[in-house]
Amino acid sequence: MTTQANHLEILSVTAQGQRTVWTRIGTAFPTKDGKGYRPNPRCAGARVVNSARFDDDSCLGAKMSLELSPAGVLQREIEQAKRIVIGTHLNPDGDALGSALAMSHYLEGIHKEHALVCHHPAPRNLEFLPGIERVQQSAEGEFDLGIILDLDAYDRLGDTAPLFDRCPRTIVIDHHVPIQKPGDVRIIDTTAAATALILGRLFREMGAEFTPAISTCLLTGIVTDTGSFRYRNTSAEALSLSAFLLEHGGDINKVSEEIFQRKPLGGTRLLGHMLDTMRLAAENRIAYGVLTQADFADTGALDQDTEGFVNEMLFIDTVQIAALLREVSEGTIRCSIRSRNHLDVAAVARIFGGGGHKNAAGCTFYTSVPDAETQLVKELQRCLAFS
Ligand SMILES: [Mn+2]
Repeated sequence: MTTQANHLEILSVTAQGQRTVWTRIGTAFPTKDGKGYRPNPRCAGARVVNSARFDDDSCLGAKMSLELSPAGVLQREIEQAKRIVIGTHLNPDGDALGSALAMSHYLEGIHKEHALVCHHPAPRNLEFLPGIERVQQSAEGEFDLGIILDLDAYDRLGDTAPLFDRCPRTIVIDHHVPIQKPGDVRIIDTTAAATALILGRLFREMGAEFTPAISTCLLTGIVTDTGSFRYRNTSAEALSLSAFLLEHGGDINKVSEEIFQRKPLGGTRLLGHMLDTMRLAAENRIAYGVLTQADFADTGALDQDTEGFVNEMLFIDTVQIAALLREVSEGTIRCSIRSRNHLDVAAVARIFGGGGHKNAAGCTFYTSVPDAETQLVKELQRCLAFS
């Protein structure tokens, strides 16, 4: 039968083997001229491509083909889920936790049961984030949707990976150049300055309420990943969304103070040591630092205190590529690489099993400090010579 209602059910089509499965994803109402239909605003981003009456008792309403924007897909997935787990990468930074917590506040606002997990606890400089106590290293029970933010490689979920493995559906929202392509739904924009920027864009399209907590969390992601709007990824959208977030109660003074103006003494001493012992290559166009376990012990600094150190070397006027090697435990050396302009250090990081962005990448060496240094510098020199 054909429904007499003045609205249409919006159904999405998926193929499961031989069967076509229709899923109700929203409602469409007639346009003013009566010639077509427009999706319910709650069905964010949905666009009616064509529609036809559908005479089948099993499916009241009408059959319509729809194109959903990423915001529409995200909203639909969230609506259909009962229990959601939010995740992000290990060694979380301001964009990782800012985005994850913004999502948590959003889900709380729509009364959706959820948990937020991360392999590592929050670093000290992010403890100010509203809701930071929600970040757990594991979560009980099962979830039917995983939302993973700021993640380019599945193994960067660390010990939280099994939770997401068990989710029937996962969504990844990210701005890295993908290494692997995890997730059933992938909302990726490699041109976005931060994952928080993509999320802010999605929330606006979804008509989400921007509370001061959500605004501060998203601002933290943007401020962190643009280096307080100084890096080359700073875009008009990053600035205009930040202005919007300020208008909605985002506390940019707090964000700047906590992230950039509150360094522990040990970390500052370690920075001094790194600059003192910095090595140069390729006529001062490559600068790199090496921090051993002894250096951390002597200064009392933690690995998390080295955030931003590598940039201090890149900011030297002759330097085109900077790298920092940190011995986090014997035989494990973490490496951050930064570059200027066209020099693609993500390609260098990939040689060693890592990745990242063209101008900001990282990898881990499982060898001795001198060996890691030799391998790295050889590839950095090649990068400089052949790019
Ligand atoms: Mn990021």
